[in-house]
Amino acid sequence: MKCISVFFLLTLLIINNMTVAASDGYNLWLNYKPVAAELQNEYNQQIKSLLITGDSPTLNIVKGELSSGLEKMLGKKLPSAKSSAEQNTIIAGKLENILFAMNPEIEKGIRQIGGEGFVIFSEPGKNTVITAQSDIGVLYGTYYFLQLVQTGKNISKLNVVSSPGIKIRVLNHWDNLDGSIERGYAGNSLWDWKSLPGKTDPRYTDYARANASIGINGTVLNNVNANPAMLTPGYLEKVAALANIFRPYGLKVYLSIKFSSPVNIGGMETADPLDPAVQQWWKKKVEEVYSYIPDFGGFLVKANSEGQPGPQNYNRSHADGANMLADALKPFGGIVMWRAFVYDNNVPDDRAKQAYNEFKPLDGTFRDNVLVQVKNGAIDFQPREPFHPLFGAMPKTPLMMEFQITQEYLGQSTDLCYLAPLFKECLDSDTYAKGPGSTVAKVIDGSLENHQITGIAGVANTGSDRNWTGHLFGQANWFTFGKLAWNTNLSSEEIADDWIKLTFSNDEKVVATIRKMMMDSREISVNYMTPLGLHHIMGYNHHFGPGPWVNRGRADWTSVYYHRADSTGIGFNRTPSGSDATSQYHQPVAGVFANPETCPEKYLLWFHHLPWDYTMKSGRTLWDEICLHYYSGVEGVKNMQKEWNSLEGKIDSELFGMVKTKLTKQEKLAEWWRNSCVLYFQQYSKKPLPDGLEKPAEKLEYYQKFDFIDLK
Ligand code: BDP
Repeated sequence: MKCISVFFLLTLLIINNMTVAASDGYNLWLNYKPVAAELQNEYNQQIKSLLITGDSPTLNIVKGELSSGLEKMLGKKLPSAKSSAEQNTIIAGKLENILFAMNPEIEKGIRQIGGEGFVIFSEPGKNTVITAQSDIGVLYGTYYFLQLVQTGKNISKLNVVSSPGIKIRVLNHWDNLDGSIERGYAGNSLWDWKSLPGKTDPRYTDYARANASIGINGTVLNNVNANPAMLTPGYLEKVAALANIFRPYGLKVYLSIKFSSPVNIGGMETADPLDPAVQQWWKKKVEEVYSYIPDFGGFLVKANSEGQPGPQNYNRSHADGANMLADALKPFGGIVMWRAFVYDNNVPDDRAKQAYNEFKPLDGTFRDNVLVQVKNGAIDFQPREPFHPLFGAMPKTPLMMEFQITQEYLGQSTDLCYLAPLFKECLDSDTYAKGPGSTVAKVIDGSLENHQITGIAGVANTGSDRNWTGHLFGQANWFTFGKLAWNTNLSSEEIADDWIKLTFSNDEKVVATIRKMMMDSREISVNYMTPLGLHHIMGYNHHFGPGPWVNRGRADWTSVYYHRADSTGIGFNRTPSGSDATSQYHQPVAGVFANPETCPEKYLLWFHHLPWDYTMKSGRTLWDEICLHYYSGVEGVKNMQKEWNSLEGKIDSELFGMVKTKLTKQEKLAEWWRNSCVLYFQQYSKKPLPDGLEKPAEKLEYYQKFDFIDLK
């Protein structure tokens, strides 16, 4: 009896432990939960054994993922196939090793894919083949296949041919060497620099695995505001240890560098890129980096931006700086990702225009291993920005997209904010650079100008928090970045559906409810923060809560610089009668933006300063419309709460609780934003709130003093 109860207790503990492990969010979208009973039968008919051909660290991962993933999902261990003639087998391996399973369809598919692409082919009652030109392609195909099973798709008649639309798909970690993360909201840095290289956290492997499972193939480990110590031997050894762990997952390591490194760590007097001794220093340094990390990816550089040093300190251009580094990296196959995020308080021009002014004249002067990395919009990762005018303006230079996955300006880890609609809005924008259809997506995937080297970066939202991203729905944004980097044509809905199924459940009601919340969420945040084209009116430096009143310090870091509210109206005039930023766009975009009648209302106050009683498309005044947007933002959060509450009992209780708590905080944040902005702008509009809207409970001064820390 005693024996039985101990056994019972142990079993309970194990089950309990498994539940905790399965529900704390750590597994991300890689939950290999048992599939529904009816599917289990179907899948078990199709899959009876495994045959992994070839041997390499990456193929070992393929083997591990397929056997453990399918065992968990199908409820039984799959044996290895005894011979290649056996049917109902999953055959995975590089093309040259699976020739025995070849057929014309697979051959046709293989011809269409590059080094990282894959083909998955199956026929009812016969084999399923996962193959590629490279091991890493087989791994990508494996994850894709496992996701099909996880999301309950039919796998008996597959003919999938898939390859990435963009070559370099990297996360940018803004991680500092002291373990903090600039704009990180999910704990500390994942990299424990103190204990590396001797001790390596198993989480490094899980990180690489997560990235590989969504097609991300590179990671910049350190902050763009770089510490020069990163390039010293002590740190390079640590970086090499990480690179060794990441390699089998196809994840290349890159580093951010400080442009003045020759001075900071090289003992030189100058970092002038045209000085031969400086050039020589970088050549030697790059050789040293490659001696530690033979497949090192290259450098990311923030230069002459927000106080960082750069070539302009020596009266040289951005191209001079980038090309010097590119020359040093070229013999090893490395690249330079040179950021276009530049603006200067001392330059008497609209901040939104400055990157274009600096970089456009340099088109055609960069080496062929330089990419210019451009943020999606011209200011700074705002809840909504029109696409950056540099897209479509530098045809001879490969431009790399920089999205921000971490929600610096979007409620950080408090807001449920699904970013696919934001990313898609930018990617689908038409630059008209070569006539209609010249979308931003085509600029960055190289197809518009036939560039061979292409890239996309996402500023990471990961950290040491158990669930990786702070807010559980932050995981969806990491997932989305990988999926879109692979294929910019995917819709926000498709990506959401997959993520929901992989994370929560395949239940239709669950999927439909969460999909709706996700699809509404970004607009909800825009509405209670910066509706109708308002921007950069967040609290000073922390960028979390409202701060439309911020008017001190560097002008282009204040809110009043951007909203320009006064007794005559609100908004930034960027038309030819104002800063003329609209002229940086091609026609007809420039004309559309410059005319308030044709400018999409979502960008109205980005481009126009308009009177408070300006008539909107709805027939209402601008003032009323602003108020209604702020109020509808708060209503939106309340709706999300209702929708989420309807899922209680239908999804994992721990995950349910995590998000419920966040939504309660988000409601407070939204109310704080709404009340602050409406009361602040009302000082200038001098108009009452539209009928039916309840007045904020407190006076403006109260909201100005509100302590945002409680909400984080
Ligand atoms: C801004 C951030 C700042 C970054 C900068 C950048 O506030 O912390 O260093 O962008 O991208 O969004 O360099």
